[in-house]
Amino acid sequence: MTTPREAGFAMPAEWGPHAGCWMIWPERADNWRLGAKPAQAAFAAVASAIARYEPVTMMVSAGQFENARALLPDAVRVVEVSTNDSWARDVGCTFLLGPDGALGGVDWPFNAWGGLKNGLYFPWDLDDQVAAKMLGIERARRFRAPLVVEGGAIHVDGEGTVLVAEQCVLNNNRNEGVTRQEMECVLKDYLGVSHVVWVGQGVPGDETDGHIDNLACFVKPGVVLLSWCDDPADPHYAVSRNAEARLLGARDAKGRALVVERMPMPTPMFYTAEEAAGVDATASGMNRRAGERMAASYVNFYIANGAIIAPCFGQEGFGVATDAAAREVLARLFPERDIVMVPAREILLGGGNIHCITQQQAGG
Ligand code: KQY
Repeated sequence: MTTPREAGFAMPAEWGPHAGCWMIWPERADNWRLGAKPAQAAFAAVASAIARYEPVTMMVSAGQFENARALLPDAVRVVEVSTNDSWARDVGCTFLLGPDGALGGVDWPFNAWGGLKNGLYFPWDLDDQVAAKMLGIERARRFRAPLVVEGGAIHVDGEGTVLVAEQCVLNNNRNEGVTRQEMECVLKDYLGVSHVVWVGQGVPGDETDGHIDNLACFVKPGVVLLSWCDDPADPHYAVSRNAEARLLGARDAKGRALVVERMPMPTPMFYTAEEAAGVDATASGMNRRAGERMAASYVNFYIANGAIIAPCFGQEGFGVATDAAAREVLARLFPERDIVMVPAREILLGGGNIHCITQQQAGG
């Protein structure tokens, strides 16, 4: 099997030019409350926001095709693709660029964030086919990877470095018995990077077992934005300090020390009784409970051509004072891009956020 690295392919940084963005339409009622109607409105708002900056493709089941088409702007391409849920970051391919700008992609094996040990649903066979279908639609070269890794578990700087969290990529529920060295080899071979930067834990309560894209991301080579907590009573206090220390002690692929920028966490958010009751109970579903804390983070944003599409949480009834502070951080770090904040509580209720539901396709 030729690896992407051997074939001259690598994953570009998210801030590089995009040919477009891929998303998946939500519909499973045991993850998205009220038959996924509020989530569909939130996903449509994200798709509409991104479509102002780059082409968007929405993957939709046959049963939802007409509804999605009606709720999305004409500019959004709607294609029928069967899935188990709606996390394009994790089940979609990781797009790569190769010699002469050739498009390729990694098709990571997917096991619903933990398989039969403590994965989030069963089955996940349709999700595991999504990457191959995307690459088929784009006639792009497909590289099936040998280890389970989700797109939300990696961030690259486009200059040879990948950032990952031990809690997630070394978790036995993904690849039982895999060693750090074996994982590093696969990340290097399939992302075309030469250096891995490790942090320990992800955001507490994140049901992905600590995806890096909810905790931290590169904002440019040498600079990492970290979700930060100043309340010693909050479990994220120790996690953010530990991650900062690890990052400040690391070097990137070019030998640079990393600069860490702090992004304040949103005010803690919890499922209301009404929200939890709106999720269908099924044997393989998510079983939300009133009062359960959600793993909210402003770092879970999408970098589009010319814009940052970021979550905000200050919807009516849920006073969240941190949205303005997050906007200021993003505007300072991305002065050349529009900052577009989209209400994202309905996405958060499903267990992720804007970065988790989007997948950039590199290219001009
Ligand atoms: O955050 C993500 N990347 C996926 C979260 C999956 C949650 C399923 N309920």
